[in-house]
Amino acid sequence: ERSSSGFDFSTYHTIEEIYSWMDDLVAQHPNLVSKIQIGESYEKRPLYVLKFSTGRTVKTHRPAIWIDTGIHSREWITQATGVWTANKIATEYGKDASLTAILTSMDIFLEIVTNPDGFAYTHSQNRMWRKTRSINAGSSCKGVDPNRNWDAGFGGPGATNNPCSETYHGPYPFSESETKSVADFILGHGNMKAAISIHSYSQMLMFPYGYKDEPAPDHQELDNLAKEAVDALAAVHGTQYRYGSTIHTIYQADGITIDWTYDNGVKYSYTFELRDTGRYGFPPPAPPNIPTAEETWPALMKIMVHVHEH
Ligand code: ING
Ligand code: ZN
Repeated sequence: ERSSSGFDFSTYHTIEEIYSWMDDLVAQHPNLVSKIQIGESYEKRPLYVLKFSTGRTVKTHRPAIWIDTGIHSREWITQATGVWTANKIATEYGKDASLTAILTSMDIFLEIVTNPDGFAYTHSQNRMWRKTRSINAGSSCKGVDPNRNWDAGFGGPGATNNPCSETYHGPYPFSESETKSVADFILGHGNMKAAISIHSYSQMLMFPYGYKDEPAPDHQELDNLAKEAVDALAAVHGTQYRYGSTIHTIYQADGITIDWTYDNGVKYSYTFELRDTGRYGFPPPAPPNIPTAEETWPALMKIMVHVHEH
């Protein structure tokens, strides 16, 4: 399935293809979409964020929604979903009444390739690479788990201090440019209302906390909204998701993105784990990219509409 620009949404792409497609999207929708660079990766690749905004003022930051995909590089279905979603936002604006209403007063930020070094490495060397590609002092093992590197419960038992582990938390919180740049961007923005971090696989929708066995102050509201979102998701292709707090739905995880965003004032902090449940795992061979993105969209919309109304 190809868009007018010739980009195939049903298959996987390299970082060069995705970055070049982002420029095409900006060129096609100059009044809605722009590209911001929020930093650079360890290997000096640019960290790009797409901004969807109808606001002209630069003086104040509109309330906004943050979405990231691909912080774990091997979770290719997430970057593919990010691309599809960016295109969906750009093409549905002005057609879909709910989305149009959201974009009348709020901005959406979307980082598609959140771990570019790891992503390039999954294409060139090792399809299963998850972490960043930074050098670890005193070890021949490279990389830090960018979903254990945030300053929320950092270093707890739901992470490891072994640089060779897939869940190595890094030497200190935000040691990785890929996480630090996002945290600085969110704090600098100062008006982020939602943060949605997209992973695969497991078919789950989770919210804080992962680092402690305590209900978040907004637990009930987050839980109710999660149920609405997974119901909307299931209505598309019948895909079943579990939902709940991270620690109760999957396992204790320390130093994760959405616990940090939540503890830093972003009330609607969610993590998706997209398809599948493990039959094919990270690289479904006949990539169900479009069905996965299609079903995720109404779930994202449920969250965004709720954020807009609250
Ligand atoms: N699994 C996640 C991991 O980082 C997760 C589970 C996701 C925990 C989001 C906390 C928050 O261990 C994958 N597949 O990345
Ligand atoms: Zn992940």
